Amino acid sequence: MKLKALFLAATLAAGAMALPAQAADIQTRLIRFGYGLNQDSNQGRAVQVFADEVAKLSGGKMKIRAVGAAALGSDIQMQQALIGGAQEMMVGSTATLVGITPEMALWDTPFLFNSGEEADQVLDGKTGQAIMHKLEDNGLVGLVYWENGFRNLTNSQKPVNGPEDFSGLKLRVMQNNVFLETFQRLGANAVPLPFSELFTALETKTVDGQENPYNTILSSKFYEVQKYLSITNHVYSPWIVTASKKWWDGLSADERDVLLKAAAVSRDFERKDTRAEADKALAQLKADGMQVNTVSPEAVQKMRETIAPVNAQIEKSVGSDLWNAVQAQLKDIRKQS
Ligand code: TK8
Repeated sequence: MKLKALFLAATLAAGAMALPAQAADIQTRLIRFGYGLNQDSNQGRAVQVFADEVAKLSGGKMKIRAVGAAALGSDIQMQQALIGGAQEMMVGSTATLVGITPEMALWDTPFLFNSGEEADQVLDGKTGQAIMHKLEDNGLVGLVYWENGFRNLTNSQKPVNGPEDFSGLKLRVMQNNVFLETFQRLGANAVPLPFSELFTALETKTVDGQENPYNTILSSKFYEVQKYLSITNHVYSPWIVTASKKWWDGLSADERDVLLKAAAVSRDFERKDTRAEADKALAQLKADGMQVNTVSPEAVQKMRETIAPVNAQIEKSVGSDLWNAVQAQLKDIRKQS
């Protein structure tokens, strides 16, 4: 008797292992989880970690069917499928959610974060979570933020050394007004396009360039169609894991718990993995023949000044409370370090 009780206590202490899967209110579920990048990418690896964790925590009952390379649609198409209930889950850029939840535009503020660690604190903190929960008013449930990363510029025409070099460049931007205005102010001919159409647009020279983190430039093979990589670090982009609210509302508390726990595991894995890959990715891009230049601090400062008016527009659309809360939190973080 005693031994049995001890065993039970040990099993419970080990967390959601075999026992809860039977005891808990968990049904057999197939969960379609879409993402935009290739399977062989930081995004693909983290989706796999999430899928494995969901299987483990649910005793194999909840099965993630992961579909990469935008085979279920672009970010925006998948968001609509989630809202309508035709697809259960996805991970994609917060930038493409701005049309649904305007507060997400806060993350598109140029030069907002100085490091990934700063971003973690803000995104996982009060304001980051408050913005994530706003999705629930619009048919989506946000689970966790992942790191997409600091964005850098590539193009097929010339090295970009400062704001003056943007003129004459046709650049693909993510589909929202902040990105559009940012690059217009820099003097580029900015063209909003879904990520899923980007490689072809670069290959056929429909656009000259684009901007994304090193990891993505590598995993999406943009180096095959882009000669120049200019290090600007002009903005930090998060990804966000979301679920269809229609579907989520029908899940049991135990099922939600499995998904939230697995999402937290995937987040921690993804950020570590992405940061470890970033430096290696830059070296690999050089080895693959890209010509890399670092934009000087003076030229970055000029870029900041050129695009500063964008901040006022962001503050207006997200509201001064959220804007000020993030500025105050960043000030705090920077004081401590
Ligand atoms: C992938 C996109 C991508 C983003 C972009 O679906 O669109 O450039 O950086 O990661 O979300």
